[in-house]
Formats: sequence, structure tokens, C-alpha cells
Amino acid sequence: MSRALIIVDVQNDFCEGGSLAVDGGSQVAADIGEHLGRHGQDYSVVVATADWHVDPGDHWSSDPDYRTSWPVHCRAGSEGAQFHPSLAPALQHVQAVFRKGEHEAAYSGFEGTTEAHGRTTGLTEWLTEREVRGVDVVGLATDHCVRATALDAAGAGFRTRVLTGLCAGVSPETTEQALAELREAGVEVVEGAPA
Ligand code: VGL
Repeated sequence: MSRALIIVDVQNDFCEGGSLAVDGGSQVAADIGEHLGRHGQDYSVVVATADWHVDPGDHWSSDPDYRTSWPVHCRAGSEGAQFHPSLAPALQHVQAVFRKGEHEAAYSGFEGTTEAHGRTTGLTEWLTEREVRGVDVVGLATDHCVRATALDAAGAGFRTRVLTGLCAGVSPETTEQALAELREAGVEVVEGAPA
């Protein structure tokens, strides 16, 4: 079965020092590169998603609740929206980047699009064109964009795994809730990372 790796939102603003930092984010960036060094041949394609906000309305707030509203993050074109430097080895494997959220909140990578040869393509279509049947989802944050991306992947019919050792969450409680919800939806939650 051909399988894709989907690397979710490993951007500076979600790593230590960023405006919406997730503990362990930069370590996840480095670990994804190591995972691809060992298991790159397991994937027929590798893609990355990026939060890319121009004016996302009340998704940004000066008084955020950290559930549905957030500090300003991942402003399109800013340093905070760039992939974390430790992701560089993994990026060599990435064939397409799917940007999401220009004018609204967009937690799932399946809301993103990529541009190539004058054509705009969504993630489901892009994967389907390449006969992908299964996906591994990794990245940031387990309880928000990883959760939403994996739920959409399973909903679209991809055999979906989340590799928790290559993810980090905003809070332990919402991360546990998200993993329970993912299992319920038929996602295989792989504890730790493949050796
Ligand atoms: C994310 C909160 C707000 C994420 C994005 O990438 O998980 N979380 N926007």
C-alpha cells in the first residue's frame, strides 16, 4: 500500500521562541528528519502543511482563549511562518507544501492547497492522483492541527496513523482528548515513534 507522510505545521511560531510555542516543537522538527532518514523508503510521497494567515478574523486575538482564538501567529510571509530550521533535513523529502488559513481559521491540512504549473490543488486530490491509500500524520500541534488533519484523512478514506512520538501538543488534557477522539474515528494512534 502506498503511504504518505504528512508533516503538519512545523513552523517557527509553534516552536520554542515563537508566538504560540508548543513545548517540544523544535525537538519534533529534528526528530522528523531522523525518522525520514530511517524510514524514508516507507513513503511514496512526503508533504508538509503550513498555517499561512493574512487576515484570519477572530482566529487571532489580543485576548486569546487558546481554544478557538490565539495570539497572532504564522502571518503570511513572516519569519514565524517559516518552517523551523531543524526541519531542513526533512524538507529535502517534501514534494509539496499545502498552505491554509489565509482568511479564516484552518486547522486541517486538508483545507490547504498547493500551487504548481498554474494549478491549485487540495491535499485529498493531490494524494489521490498519486494513488496514496494510507497516511502517517506528524507535527504540531497534536491537539489542534494534527488532530484535525488526521480526522479529515480518516474521513476521506485514507488508512490513517498518528505517530505520537513525532508530535507535540499545546496541553496534556486536550492532547489526551484528541488521541481518544482519533482512536474513536478509526485512526491508529502509534505510541512513540517507529524505531
Ligand atoms: C494550530 C492553534 C492555532 C496548530 C494552529 O497548528 O496546531 N494551533 N493555529
